[in-house]
Amino acid sequence: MAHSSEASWFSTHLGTWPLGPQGTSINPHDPAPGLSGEEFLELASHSVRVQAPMVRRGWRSGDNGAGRGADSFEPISWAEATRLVADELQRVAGEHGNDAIYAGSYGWGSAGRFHHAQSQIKRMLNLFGGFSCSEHSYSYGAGAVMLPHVLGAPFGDTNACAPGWDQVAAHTDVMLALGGFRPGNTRCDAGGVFAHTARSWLEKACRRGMTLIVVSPDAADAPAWPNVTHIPLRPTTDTALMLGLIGELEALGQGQHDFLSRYCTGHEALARHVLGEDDGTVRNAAWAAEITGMSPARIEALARQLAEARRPLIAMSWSLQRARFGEQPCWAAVSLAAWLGHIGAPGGGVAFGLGSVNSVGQPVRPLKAPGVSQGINPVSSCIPVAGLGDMLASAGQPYRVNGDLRRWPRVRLIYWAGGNPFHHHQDLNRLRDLWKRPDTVIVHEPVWSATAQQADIVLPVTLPQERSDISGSSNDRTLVYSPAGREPQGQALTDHAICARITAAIGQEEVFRDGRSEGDWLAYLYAGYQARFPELPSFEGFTAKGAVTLDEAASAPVVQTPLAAFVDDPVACPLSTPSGRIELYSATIAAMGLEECGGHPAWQPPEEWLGSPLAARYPFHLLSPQPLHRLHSQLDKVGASARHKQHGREVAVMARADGIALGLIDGQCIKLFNDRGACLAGLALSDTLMPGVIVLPTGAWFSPSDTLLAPNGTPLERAGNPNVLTADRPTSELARGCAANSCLVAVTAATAEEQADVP
Ligand SMILES: Nc1nc2c(c(=O)[nH]1)N[C@H]1C(S)=C(S)[C@@H](COP(=O)(O)OP(=O)(O)OC[C@H]3O[C@@H](n4cnc5c(=O)[nH]c(N)nc54)[C@H](O)[C@@H]3O)O[C@H]1N2
Ligand SMILES: Nc1nc2c(c(=O)[nH]1)N[C@H]1C(S)=C(S)[C@@H](COP(=O)(O)OP(=O)(O)OC[C@H]3O[C@@H](n4cnc5c(=O)[nH]c(N)nc54)[C@H](O)[C@@H]3O)O[C@H]1N2
Ligand SMILES: [Mo]
Repeated sequence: MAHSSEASWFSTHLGTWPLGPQGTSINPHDPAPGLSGEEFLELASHSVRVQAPMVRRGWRSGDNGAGRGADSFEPISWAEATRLVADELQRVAGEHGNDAIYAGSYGWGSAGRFHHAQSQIKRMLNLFGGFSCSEHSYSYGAGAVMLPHVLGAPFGDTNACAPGWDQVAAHTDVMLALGGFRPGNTRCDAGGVFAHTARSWLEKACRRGMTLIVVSPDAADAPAWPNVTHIPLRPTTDTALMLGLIGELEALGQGQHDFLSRYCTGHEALARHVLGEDDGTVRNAAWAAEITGMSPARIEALARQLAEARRPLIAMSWSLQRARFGEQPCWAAVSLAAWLGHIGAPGGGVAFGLGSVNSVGQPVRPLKAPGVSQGINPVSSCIPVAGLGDMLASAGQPYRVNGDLRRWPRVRLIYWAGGNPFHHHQDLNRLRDLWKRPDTVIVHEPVWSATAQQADIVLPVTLPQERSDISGSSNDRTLVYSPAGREPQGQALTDHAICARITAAIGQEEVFRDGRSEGDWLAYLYAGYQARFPELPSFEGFTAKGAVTLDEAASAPVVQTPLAAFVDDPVACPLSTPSGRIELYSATIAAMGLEECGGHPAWQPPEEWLGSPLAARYPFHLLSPQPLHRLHSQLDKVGASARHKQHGREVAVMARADGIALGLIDGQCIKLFNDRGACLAGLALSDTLMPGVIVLPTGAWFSPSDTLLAPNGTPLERAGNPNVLTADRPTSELARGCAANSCLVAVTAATAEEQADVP
């Protein structure tokens, strides 16, 4: 840490300003502080904390899950709780095999390196013989499967697929940002954010004269600076726009065919598709305009602007691929960038996820070191993470993903720590029914989240300020020490201590702890960083300072130009694709014979978008982006999140013109519904959002009414949780990613009776 004022600030404040969720800033010099640590303090003693180990009464009397979510709980001792958990794990593993234990346990709980709930429970469960796991993320599950086919295996990691922000600031002259820069999204990062710099980098690029063109349904995704323009488009139609732009480049004679033939394979097939030689439909500005709602002239002008740019960058936010056929925009973005010919040049080509979180594109040495070892999982069964509902619905049935034929495991026990599937999964009414199928659900939680309420055994966990930890994003320069500042609430224990007690029941506690106290573990993990970064101070020096920042001067400068080595010498440095080149046509994917994903990028209409027949009944496209004032469902009940509710509910945003047409006014309580469910929300009328779209951020705690029903007969959700409306459909059989953004709804005013039912 360079400044002594910072060091003293840390030593005086860290005890009471600990790490919060993964965006909390404790750095007084942060250019754009994130969520506040103060709110975490408010949560610490809030009535939503779980005070003691709890067991559901119906589970005890053997109801096999029938009363799950509707039943009462009773407190039990830690000794009894850990015995019940260990016995049940052994029973299920013994009777049904370890693959009947599902512990994918996806989620963003805890920023710390040691108290990382998923690592702790997986380390424990491996000592019980293993479990069925999950792969990829809700964040960019479609991209993580598609991009390796197109660019090679390393490009499944979103960070590999974006130029450094310093290169954007220095070289990019036109950035086409699909999805743009939602204010607040760069507040967060896995591992925490010490300095929120993504926005300042963007500003630096624009000040230097970069033209930023944001294409998205909401002008609020574009910063209000000079040389920034916003073009609205219908949600989930970006693939059509990009194919239409390629068509216009061809018509202008501006396609970079030298680049295509030197570095790509399959561009001929894609060119034939765009020119309509395969099916008679020409993909040009006029075609794309029909689908996207943009004007043909605007698309033509955009094609010319990109063709004339010295260093254009096609940037795409993760949100685009969190939709049906979400694999396609990823492929189309690489294709458009290849047609423009600047891939591999500083600040040019394609970027995936710049602005979705703070870490993507940070020009720093990755601050990576080994975490808590999870051991070895002898069970091979692994599901695509957003396949949770299908796994429960189709136990034992075969399915296809990324060309593999797999079988959904027959799950009898679900174990979750550090995530909230009743926040993050789609079609929560369906999930609620399916969730009753397993024999047992065990959850570790600091608070009575919706998932804890849907469990059989709930084990209370500390919040970050009740334990000491090390934190830091792997794409940041700073490691932070966060000492415990208060006693654990009630009987809460750390995930580590809970798992240690459970492994004690099978005589494995010493193996689990590896002979270390929690304090020893922190020193041990820190030593892993020191081994990679010898300039770091001693552990004692680190904890005394509170934070240490890597000295970038001590290393060679970080230059992050994706694909530069390949473009320099494609023969010596081929990509790890089958052809060694950028695959704009993939024989591998084509050979899978999938209906929903062919051999080259293509636009196909999904079931739900503004152009589908269903829009006659459900005329609004629902987008459910990330919430500004919290991290997903965390901190929903406190601070700014609680203050920004209306009628105790999340606020939906709709174009002013739509509100007027429906006779709705600002601040009114509304109801959103479709064939899957309904929820209530507040209403804000917007002058930036395009008509026909309604935005309801994620994260309001799932609160089904006891008495009131949705038009489809499911319980009315009262807090404004969009996931009672979203469809539980995979992106496609290729990736089976989360497709939350493909969702149509209708909107009406709530009735007086509905309004009176406050969560
Ligand atoms: N409709 C819609 N749905 C979406 C999305 C969308 O765009 N639209 N986005 C998706 C995406 S990208 C994501 S990443 C997911 C996020 O989904 P999640 O990551 O599941 O959401 P969180 O609310 O962060 O859940 C973290 C949980 O961990 C708990 N927790 C915190 N600290 C600890 C700890 O130390 N130990 C334990 N055991 N628990 C802890 C918190 O109380 C909280 O309940 O949501 C997905 N869902
Ligand atoms: N404050 C805060 N920040 C967060 C999080 C949080 O919970 N709170 N969560 C973090 C996580 S886990 C993730 S994965 C990232 C997610 O980062 P993203 O996936 O990039 O973000 P979203 O919030 O889903 O959507 C961003 C914008 O995309 C636009 N958009 C939506 N659909 C389309 C489309 O089809 N086409 C185009 N062109 N634009 C579209 C919307 O207008 C929206 O404002 O955010 C991270 N940042
Ligand atoms: Mo995410």
